Amino acid sequence: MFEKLLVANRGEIACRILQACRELKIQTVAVYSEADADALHVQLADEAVCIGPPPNKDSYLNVANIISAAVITGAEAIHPGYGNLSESATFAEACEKCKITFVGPPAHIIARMGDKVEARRTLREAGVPVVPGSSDVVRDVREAREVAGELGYPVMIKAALGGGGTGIRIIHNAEQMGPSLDAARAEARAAFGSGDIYLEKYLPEPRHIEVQVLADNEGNVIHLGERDCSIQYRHQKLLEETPSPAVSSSLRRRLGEAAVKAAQAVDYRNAGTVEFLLDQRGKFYFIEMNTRIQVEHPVTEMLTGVDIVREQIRIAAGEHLDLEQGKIWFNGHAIECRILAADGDRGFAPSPGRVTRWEAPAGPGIRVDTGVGPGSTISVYYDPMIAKVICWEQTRSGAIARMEAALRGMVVEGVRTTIPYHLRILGNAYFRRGEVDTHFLERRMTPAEEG
Ligand code: MV4
Repeated sequence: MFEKLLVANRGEIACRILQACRELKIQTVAVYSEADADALHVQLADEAVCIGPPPNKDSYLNVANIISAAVITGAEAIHPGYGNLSESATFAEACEKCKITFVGPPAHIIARMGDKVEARRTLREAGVPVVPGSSDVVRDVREAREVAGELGYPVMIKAALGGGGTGIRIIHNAEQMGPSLDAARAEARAAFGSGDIYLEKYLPEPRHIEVQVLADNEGNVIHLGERDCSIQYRHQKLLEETPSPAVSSSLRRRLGEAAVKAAQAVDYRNAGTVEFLLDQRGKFYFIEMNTRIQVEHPVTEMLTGVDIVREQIRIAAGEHLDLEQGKIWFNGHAIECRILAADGDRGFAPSPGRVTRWEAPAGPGIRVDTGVGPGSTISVYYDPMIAKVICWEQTRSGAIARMEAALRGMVVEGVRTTIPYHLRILGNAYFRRGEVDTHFLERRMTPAEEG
């Protein structure tokens, strides 16, 4: 096992990783920007190194400074968390070159899954269902119209190096294709450095279902079930749960098998998430694979009892999985609310500032992951998340009730929070029946639907 590990992140995920290290008796190094000198993650680590000015690009995305911090402190491994450098093949490669273990898959796998066109092709050939679409990058409008004609409108344009929601567009007819293609290309080039785009058949009102996988260096792969992440506001996830109300045990088995097959097809290593869209008829299709720990990993941990971050570190250290698929149990129901310092009534506009009072909920089946303490500042420079509140109970309705009580008892003063908005979701009749899809917030959270 490693003796010393550097955490190349901030906020709640840095604190979460530091906690896992403490349990594994690994010494820790935090890195921080000039805005984070007093941050919780700095206090929790054994050592801390300042890596630059507040803007992300100057600090938490500064590869040279982070690698230098690891070399100077003698850290053998770097955990990148999520966001920041977590899916940068360049960073993973820089670690490899400097003989520092990157806690994640090898650089070439990050690059391979980062190219959505290649990921789609590889997984389709491996027999994983992928959304019908172009088999390669689309060269020009003529080709785009030809492919769209075969698929049938509406279709979606996506960036080959994209991911999440950036740069996706719905095209309803051949006339729209020309201008949309040019705009999508320009946007993709600006955001990802490549104007390459591909097409997919547009699936109306799908659910976003993702499957957690773990793979060791000997080719053992298991899955830890699904998460339903359909409740998003402009591609910002607000609430996630497991099990999905739309997934039966037989569908869970098939989703899990598809996710394991996807991981095996690319010789995957470490923790990963295979994202699917589930249509209204119960058919699922691969869309992309995330090669990092995800924000919403705690709901899976609550159901399975597996510490995913610990497994990431163990696998990176060359230890093999001592978990077997047949011994993974999915017990009860877990929901996560991402509480943001933002105004749910004003398009989730960030509400930065100093948190003057903060009392986290606690009790049986309640977990709070946070990087914020009393006196912390929610900075304009970073993600405005205050805390993730995760509630577990035997049943879905029990987990909802527990979450409602937890959020009502949570005290945050000094900034606006999304707690009132989250309570509205939890009280929504459609949500309570498990009737959610990716259009839930815009369709079901209007005054008329809420009654
Ligand atoms: C889609 C889709 C419908 N059809 N692809 C948005 C984020 C990215 N990860 C994939 N996204 C979508 N891809 C096809 N072929 C609908 C979405 C989508 C969505 C997906 C998951 C969660 C919320 C969403 C909100 C709008 C659109």
